[in-house]
Amino acid sequence: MSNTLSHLEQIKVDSRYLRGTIEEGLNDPVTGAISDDDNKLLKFHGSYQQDDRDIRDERRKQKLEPAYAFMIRARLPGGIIPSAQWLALDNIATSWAGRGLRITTRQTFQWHGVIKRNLKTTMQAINKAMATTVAACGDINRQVVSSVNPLLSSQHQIVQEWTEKLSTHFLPRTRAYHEIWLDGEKITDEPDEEPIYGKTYLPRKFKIGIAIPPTNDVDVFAQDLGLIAIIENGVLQGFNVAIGGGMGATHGDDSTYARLGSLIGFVTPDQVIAAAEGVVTLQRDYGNRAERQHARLKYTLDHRGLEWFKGELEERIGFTLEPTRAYHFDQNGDRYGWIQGEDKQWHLGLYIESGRLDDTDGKLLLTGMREIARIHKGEFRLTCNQNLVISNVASKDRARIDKLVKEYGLDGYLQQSGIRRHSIACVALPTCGLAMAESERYVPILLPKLEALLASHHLTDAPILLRLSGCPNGCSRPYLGEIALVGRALGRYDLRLGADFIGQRLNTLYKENITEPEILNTLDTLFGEYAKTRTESEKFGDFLIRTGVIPAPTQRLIPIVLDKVA
Ligand code: SRM
Ligand code: SF4
Repeated sequence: MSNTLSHLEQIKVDSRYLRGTIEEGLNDPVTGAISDDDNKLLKFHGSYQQDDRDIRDERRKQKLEPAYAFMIRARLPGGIIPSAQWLALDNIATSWAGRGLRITTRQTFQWHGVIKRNLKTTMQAINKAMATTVAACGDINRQVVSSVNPLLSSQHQIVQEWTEKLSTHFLPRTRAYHEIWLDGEKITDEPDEEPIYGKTYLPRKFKIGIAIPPTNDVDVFAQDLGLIAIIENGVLQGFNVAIGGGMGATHGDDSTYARLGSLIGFVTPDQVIAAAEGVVTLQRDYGNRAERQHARLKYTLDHRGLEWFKGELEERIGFTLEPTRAYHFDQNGDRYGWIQGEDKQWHLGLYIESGRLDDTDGKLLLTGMREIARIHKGEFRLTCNQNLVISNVASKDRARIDKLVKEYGLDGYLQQSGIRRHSIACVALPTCGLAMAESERYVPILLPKLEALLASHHLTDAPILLRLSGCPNGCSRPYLGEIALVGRALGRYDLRLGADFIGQRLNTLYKENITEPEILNTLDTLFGEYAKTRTESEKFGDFLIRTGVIPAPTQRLIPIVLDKVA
């Protein structure tokens, strides 16, 4: 392993706590871009510079600079949005961005296509809407996600409170964000202190998620720090702690891989912040700062050893983790339709294709949600599967909401196939600079073909987890799909199969670099076998393992449990 710090580490050191020359870059009228170094710092402020890849070549031919624009990501811990805030965030989409509101796989919104001269105004509008974008991206703790629907029980509400506490605890302390975007007063040259992060923040992004069994809708084992809420006799006892989950990999480089979090024990609610800080600061101190492709916590753990990490953690936090408690997951998708909570309020789960709320192709999804937000007295909840819940509706208000849902075509959840209800696709082209193949834009083409195949085998209702990613970075958590397509090049994908239905087993590469006809042929045969020989309520991924289509999972494909589950 090299000891030389990566270029990005030096940028962070020199940045004066994330300032760099972002402000100067924003004020430069000659280009629609900012410098490469500032772009790296901009991520910590919740934005990425991108360019429209659909017209990249054309602009090059015309000797024009790429069509630069910025993606902005909000930080909405647990994905909760009151109606008034929804309207304000929607207004941002229609005033300064293109392509509407995009629900991400970490239950927040992204806006695409904000041009440089509108960036500051847009950031200010987001803050005025009582939201923020700080640390939504970058080498820092990101958006903390948690299971939907917190209003179902008082314990869900308590878990949401821990989600917010964790999120706040790990916010950066630098005033750079206020100075650059909100015209905050500049103090001195080196004004800040980052008690948790220091000057170089973390070696890489860091993600925390809380799941509430039996639903693993957050994919808790894909998080750097996954917490499994243990609720006994209706009371939150604490959290099982899983560390070192992560999806990102690089094609052709076996030293990079998806990994499931390892269970290292249990902490009480009073201990959870200290334990989380211990994990974060150990990763700060021991994570690889020379090679970014090996900088995530999962590599720190595999390099130093899980036992070592746990020992260091307990020494640092000053207490011993209790043995992991028993828990059980039965699904990791979303629930659709109306559900009544403990307090008798109602919650309506809606399916949103790839999380995109826009007014296109004759559909008015963005407008429809705006109309609902105008009359809805509760809040909205975004899910980690890119869907949303209209939450906290009184019985008497249900009919009005239903009417709007139907009127604006948001009622797809009523007739969707099992595979569609469990599908996720990352953004990919045209905005994502790393995309190798289509993903979100491929869904309307691929899904009907898969649905036709499933229908021909009488499997329309079979719930199957489908994940599409435009590259191996894994933003749709494809390595946890019973079926996954991971982009290699335009029109070419790796077909991966055999994850389970509950986010506890990774899938395996089945066919490499194939095109649509081969994908469909392969799946047609497997669906046929599944229809004929599956056992009662056997899930597709489990069937593939039982019948040997996919080899039995090795230790690497399932979560390691350090201590026996108590
Ligand atoms: Fe992601 C990078 C979109 C969730 C793993 N991700 C990117 C970038 C920013 C591309 C870039 O670096 O230039 C993508 C922007 C596309 C665009 O145009 O909007 C991008 N990631 C997304 C979103 C929007 C996908 C979506 O369709 O919803 C998700 C935003 C989440 C959020 O709100 O914070 C998103 N990304 C994820 C997840 C899933 C998760 O966290 O649950 C993963 C896998 C889990 C993990 O982190 O291991 C993920 N994204 C990555 C990686 C690979 C990281 C790695 O360890 O190797 C990259 C590339 C990188 O960081 O270098 C990446
Ligand atoms: Fe882009 Fe790859 Fe993430 Fe898809 S998986 S959004 S293509 S980085």
